[in-house]
Order: sequence, then C-alpha cells, then structure tokens
Amino acid sequence: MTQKISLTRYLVEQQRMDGHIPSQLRLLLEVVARACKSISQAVNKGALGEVMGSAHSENIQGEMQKKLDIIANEVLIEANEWGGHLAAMASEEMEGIYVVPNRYPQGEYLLLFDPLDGSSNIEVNVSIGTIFSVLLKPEGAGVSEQDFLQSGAKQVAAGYCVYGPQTTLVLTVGDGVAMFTLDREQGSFILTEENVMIPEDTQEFAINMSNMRHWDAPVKRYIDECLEGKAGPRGKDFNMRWVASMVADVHRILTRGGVFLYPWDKREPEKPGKLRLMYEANPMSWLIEQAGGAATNGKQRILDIEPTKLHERVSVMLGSKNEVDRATRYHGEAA
Ligand code: P6P
Repeated sequence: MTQKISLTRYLVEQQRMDGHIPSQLRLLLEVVARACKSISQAVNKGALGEVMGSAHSENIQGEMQKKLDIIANEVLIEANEWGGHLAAMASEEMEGIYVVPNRYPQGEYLLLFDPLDGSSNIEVNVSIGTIFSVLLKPEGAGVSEQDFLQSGAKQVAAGYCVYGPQTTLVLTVGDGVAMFTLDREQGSFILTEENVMIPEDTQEFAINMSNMRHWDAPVKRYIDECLEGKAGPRGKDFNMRWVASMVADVHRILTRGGVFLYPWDKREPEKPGKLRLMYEANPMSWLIEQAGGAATNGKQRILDIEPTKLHERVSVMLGSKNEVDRATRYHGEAA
C-alpha cells in the first residue's frame, strides 16, 4: 500500500530538500491548513449549526455578509495572530489591514485571504472555498497597507481550500502545485496530487453567460466562436460550466483543464472587473501558471499588475494556456 504523505511531512521534505520553505513559512501554511479544517467543519454543519443565513452586515465591497463569511474570517485571524510568523493580515471581509497585536511576536509574512469565496452558494450546498496569498513584508519598521501593495509575482505561497464533496487544499510555493485531501478520520490533509499540469488546450469554458450583452467585443468574439462549435472557426464543440464559486471553477480547471473568464463589462464601467486582485486573482493566477496555464486581464499577465489599492478589482481570464493566449490576442487585435 502506498504510504500516505501528510501535509506536514510534505512541507518538511520540501523544506529539507531545497530549503524552499523557511520554517516560519512552513508554520504559516500548517496554521492556515488547520484553520481551513475548522472552516470546513463549520461549513459542513449547515442548517444543523448556527452558521447559516445573513450576518445582517455589509463588507467593504458593499456585499451582504453571511454568518459563515464572518466565522471564516475570525477563524483565520485567531489561528494566525499568535504564531509569530505574521506581521499583518488582509481580508475581503475587512476594510483595513489587521496588524498582529503587540501582545504577540511579529513575523516577516503578510497573509491575505478571501475567507469564504462563493458564499452565495452556501444555502444551496454548492462548493465554496477559502483563497489565500502570502507575501513577504518589505524591510523596515512597522507594517502598513502600503506593504501589501506588491504584484502577484512577489507571492511566496498561494492556495485555496475547496469545501465540496471532498475538502481539498491546493498549494504552491513556486515549485509546482500539490493537492491534499482532508482525511476526516485522521484529521489531516493527505497528499493526493502533485506536479499538477493543465492541458494547453480545452473544450470547456466557464463564464456567466447572463452578462453577454454587457461584454466587450473581444470577449464576445471569443465566446461566440466557442458557441459556433465544430462548424465554426474553432472546428470543435465546447462545453460550458459556471459554478459561481471561483474556487470550484479553478479546481475543475486544475483537475481537467478549461478556461475561466470574469471580464470587465459595461454594467459598472468604472470597475476593471468583479474579482479582487490581491486575494482572488493573484493566488489563483500563480497556481494556474505553476500548473502550466496562463492568466491575464486581457491586456497583461495578472501577476505583473502593480496594485494601487488593497481591494482593487481586475478582469480575469485564466486556465488552459492556448485558450487564454487566444482570448488575450483578441483583446490586442481589438485595441
Ligand atoms: P456571479 C463569488 O461571489 C465570486 O466572487 C467568485 O467566486 C465567482 O466566480 C463570481 O463571484 C460569481 O459571480 O456574477 O456569476 O455571481
């Protein structure tokens, strides 16, 4: 029987093999994984726990918060603030950064997260997830929001945990993508995939089709060609999926390929897109690139975008490389 490799053993061996994971980063990743286990247990309680429904509050994005959004945010903060590995945290659910209180030692890492992505799917029992990104705090005393404003290319770790039929943690530290499935009997994440690679081609796209009339011409051209199928310029039929949980859509793409688009559209033209750069697009884009895929905003590589605001939004096209390259090319041709 093949030996089960736990997340802890995987991180220790990665650290021992190529010193890729300093001990403080290993601690950080294990703490985040433990927090995701707690969030998974809360999510799995559903209507049997006191976790469903609205929190009757709004987040910085002006979106109604669910009780589980707040619970997940608190779990991540409480799990991470005392460990001495972090200087501060930032979350979709908090307007400003959360500086580690003086009663705890400060570390050199910055942790950003969307504590529960896709929470509109909670009540309908569809997969949701936690997305996280890790940056190094720039040299210098103290920590400020400005320290978080680094391009996605500067991430030192990124991942997500999808709460679906399985609870699966997906992680990169810049040396490929590994997947760990939660073994509830043992209570530990077990390595189930490593060196994940996305096929360069696909016949599956993910986009919210109800926004079609609001899309820019290059997106409309790309999707129209997919819809024309074998008889059209692509010469092959396409399938469509849209879970409305980025974590679930990205997990499908990492598992079998595909392309995901949440482009800018005319509904709120002043916004570059719906998804957030720092704690949704950047971590997901690094995972996708580490698995051989591509991720752009139609004009440039998402990981090269220099952020100006903590909660800034971005247009996202990511997944199978040849499809993202084509959709990006269409933007260039239209410019
Ligand atoms: P729409 C969830 O709210 C989210 O931020 C992503 O997880 C998801 O891909 C997208 O928004 C869904 O947006 O407009 O289809 O509901």
